[in-house]
Amino acid sequence: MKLIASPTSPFSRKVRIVAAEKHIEYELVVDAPWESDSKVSDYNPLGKVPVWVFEDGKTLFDSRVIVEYLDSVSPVGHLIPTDPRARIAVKRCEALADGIVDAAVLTYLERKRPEVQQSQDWIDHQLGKVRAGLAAMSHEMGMANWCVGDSYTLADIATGCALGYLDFRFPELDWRRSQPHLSEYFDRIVQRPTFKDTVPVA
Ligand SMILES: N[C@@H](CCC(=O)N[C@@H](CS)C(=O)NCC(=O)O)C(=O)O
Repeated sequence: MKLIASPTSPFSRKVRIVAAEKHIEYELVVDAPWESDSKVSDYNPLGKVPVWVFEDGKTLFDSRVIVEYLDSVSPVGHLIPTDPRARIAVKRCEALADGIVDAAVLTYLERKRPEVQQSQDWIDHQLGKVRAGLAAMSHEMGMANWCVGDSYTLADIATGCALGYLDFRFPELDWRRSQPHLSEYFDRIVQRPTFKDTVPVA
């Protein structure tokens, strides 16, 4: 099996962490979907990473589908609870974290366009979602040790990847100052080897 991924993509990082936590082996194929020689569209009509490729050539996308599959195929350390309420709480946290990343990625891409074509209104609109998403993330977590319940789940992986992406691409947002508990929590989860092994590099 192969994972087509970009080393800077937080969605790819989420899948890599889940696969590592579950001890699932695969071949990592690095592909940057923005490059003209990218082959990602051959595997995902939406042209986005990550993509999971099975031995028979069939594929899975997007990251939420892939991680759900990976969690279900290995009994090692369940990351998505089976209890319906806990399960949907984890998926909701993942949606919030992924939504923050979606808005952050759109902001990053807008800022990469030639300056005259950039829309400050669009950037502000997206950054508003990032800030509101962070505030909700922090509020919902309160002073708890984990995003959902009393153990490490997919919600923590998605949250950690979102916060790591903000540190990587938006250090000027300085989210840690307004979210001190989230900051302590983040410092704790990034000590996990699976987070350390997947730190984004430009
Ligand atoms: N919802 C998708 C989002 C994936 C996504 O936006 N990936 C970005 C990289 S971080 C990408 O490949 N973008 C290429 C493009 O939009 O053309 C997922 O969870 O997999």
